[in-house]
Amino acid sequence: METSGQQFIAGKRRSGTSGEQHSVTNPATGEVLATDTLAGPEDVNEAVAAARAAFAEWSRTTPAERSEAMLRWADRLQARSEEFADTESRIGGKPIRLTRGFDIPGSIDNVRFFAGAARNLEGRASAEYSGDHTSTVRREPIGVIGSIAPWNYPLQMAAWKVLPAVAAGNTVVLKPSELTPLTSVMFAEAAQEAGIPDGVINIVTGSGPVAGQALVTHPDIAMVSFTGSTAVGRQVAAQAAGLAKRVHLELGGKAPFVVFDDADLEAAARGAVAGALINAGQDCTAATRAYVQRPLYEAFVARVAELMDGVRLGPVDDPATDMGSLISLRQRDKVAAMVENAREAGATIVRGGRIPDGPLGQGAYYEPTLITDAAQDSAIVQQEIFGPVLVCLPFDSDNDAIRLANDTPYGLAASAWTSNVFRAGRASREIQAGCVWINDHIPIISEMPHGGYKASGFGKDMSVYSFDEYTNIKHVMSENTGERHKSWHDVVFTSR
Ligand code: TXE
Repeated sequence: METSGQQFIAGKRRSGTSGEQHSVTNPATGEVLATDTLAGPEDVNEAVAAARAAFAEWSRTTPAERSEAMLRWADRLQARSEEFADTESRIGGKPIRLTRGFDIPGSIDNVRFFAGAARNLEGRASAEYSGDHTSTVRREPIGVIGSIAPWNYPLQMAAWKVLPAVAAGNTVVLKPSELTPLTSVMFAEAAQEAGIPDGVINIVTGSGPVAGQALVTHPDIAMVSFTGSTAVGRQVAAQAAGLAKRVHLELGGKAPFVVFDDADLEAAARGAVAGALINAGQDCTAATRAYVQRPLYEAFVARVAELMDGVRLGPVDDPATDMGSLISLRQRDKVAAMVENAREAGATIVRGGRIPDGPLGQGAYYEPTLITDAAQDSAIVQQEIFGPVLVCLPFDSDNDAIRLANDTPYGLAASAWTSNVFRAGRASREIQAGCVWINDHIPIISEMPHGGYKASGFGKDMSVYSFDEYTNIKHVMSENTGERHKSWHDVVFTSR
């Protein structure tokens, strides 16, 4: 595994110049995987200059040229997929089964999707709206995009940020989380191997307050695309607003999981365990609040507890491991403190709520945790936990279910479980979230948009809708009569 060089600027891998050393570790074991100097403002300047220089050429490539390069990129990723799966697993403390089956194939599919979508960029049809002019709409790349990504799905987040931008003809400077930069650098290298010109995709690995700040405020960054916590997202948006920069925010979530009394109990219980524990719960769409209609409530809690008992924590390179560690001891301790506070506030910890005994306890592992009897307005129900924790609460009427589902500041994702088509329809209309699943929770596809309502942010990742973020719409109005004195001039002056 690469031990240095976590900047990828103008096609070259090198160390940063901030003077601050940082080690990437496997949070499941504490093993140091790579140590390097982080990026400082100088590195950000250089990366932005490289992206700006590359924009002139890349923005003029044909859609077919971009598409073909991206298809070759996907092939390079496919050829190296085992190496990507292994590195992604180690930097994130993720089970190898998850990275092989979800993170890596999902990212490769994203590259292939945007290779196709690059050839389908379009404006609306043109016409003679004024009578005397032909109006056309051009969709143009914006320029250099500054992207900031989190650590929970390092490769997928890099892909979501970079792909729509470059498919549309922009160039990018991506700042991954300094905890998990390795696969982002490999991703950019694979693009270079595929023939995408140097400078189109640059990676600066640095801390948020130093490299992140420098990127957001850089005058040559035309747009900031951020995925991370709502608190930092608000800061980024405020800075971007001060500079009148375009901004796209994908922030936290607190997804409700609503089980009506006509639902398939076994399907819902399995869905809740998978939806809450995927990526050890460090997923902004993870199922976090299960609201279960009273007649099913006790049986649902019992079955979820039973299924959680069967979830295997273990070494991340063991294909039998179901759940790995959290991203860091800090994140584990934050989750543990939130569960402890819930317990003190009167909630019942039905399962988990513990750091495992033995060797796993040395890593950032935390047991799958099921909580009941929490108050709707308590922190454990209202705030993002980002850990393997599911809270279950009962409800009586359908009105209650919708009200409770909408009762947090967030609005990223939700699910409703029912066999009644009218209930499903109502939930999909009335739950305020960027995605509502019916009888499932989590599946994500390249063709469909992902993004939030309310404090979960705005703007879409993935799908052709993401092009609305990463392109400018230009109206071109072309006069057709050739007359020197146009009729509309009369409202300004009439002398002939
Ligand atoms: O996020 P941050 P953290 C939530 C989740 C988690 C919490 C904290 O609840 O427990 O956030 O995680 C960069 N200017 N999510 O602290 O700090 C930072 O370097 C510019 C939800 O890791 O928001 C990283 O690259 N950039 C989320 C990125 O922002 C700054 C995924 C996200 O880090 C910056 C991750 C600054 N001032 C965490 N400060 C989701 N929506 O999926 C930090 N950064």
